[in-house]
Amino acid sequence: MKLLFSPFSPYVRKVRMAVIMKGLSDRIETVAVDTNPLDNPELSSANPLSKIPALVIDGSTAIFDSNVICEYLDSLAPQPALFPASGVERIRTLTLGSLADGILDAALLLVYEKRYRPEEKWHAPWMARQQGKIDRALDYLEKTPPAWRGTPDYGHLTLACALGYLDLRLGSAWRSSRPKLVAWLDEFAAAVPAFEATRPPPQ
Ligand SMILES: N[C@@H](CCC(=O)N[C@@H](CS)C(=O)NCC(=O)O)C(=O)O
Repeated sequence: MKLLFSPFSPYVRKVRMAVIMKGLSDRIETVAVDTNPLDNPELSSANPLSKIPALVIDGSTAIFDSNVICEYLDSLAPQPALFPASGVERIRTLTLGSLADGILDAALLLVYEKRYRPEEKWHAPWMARQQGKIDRALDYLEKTPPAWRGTPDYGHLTLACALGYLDLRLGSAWRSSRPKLVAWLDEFAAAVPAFEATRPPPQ
């Protein structure tokens, strides 16, 4: 299998962590792709949305988005289970994953506003709208950071990637008023060595 990736993408980081946690590293080749051009044919032939991650699972089949890839990887090896099989536990995991993906989506829009639009077109109300989503989601999580039983699952893994991305691209401001979430991330990093192993390189 081939994983189309960048070491800086938080969605890719979810997948790379799942690969390590599931012991699948020797079955997956990583191929770095550049998402900056208007079109990158190598990427868009796998994913017409031209987004990473995309996992090519045989010569002609690619799967995406990151949540689908993680669920596929989870099906390839039994332990640790990243997605509860059914019931309220599964829904809780998926909902936490959606919340953390929502933080990521908003953070990425902030990054892209500055990366792809000229400064005179940066739109402050739009950016405040995205920042508000991030802030509300973090405040909600700070009230009761999501505990795990046994080992962290897909929801926890996604939240860790979202917080790691805030540190990488938006700075450490999120930490100052959220001590419980900061402690949660430290605890997660200690429990899951794959988090450190997939830390984005210095730029
Ligand atoms: N919902 C997607 C989001 C993937 C995504 O937006 N990836 C970014 C890199 S961090 C990307 O490829 N951006 C290129 C673009 O949007 O054109 C997932 O979970 O995989």
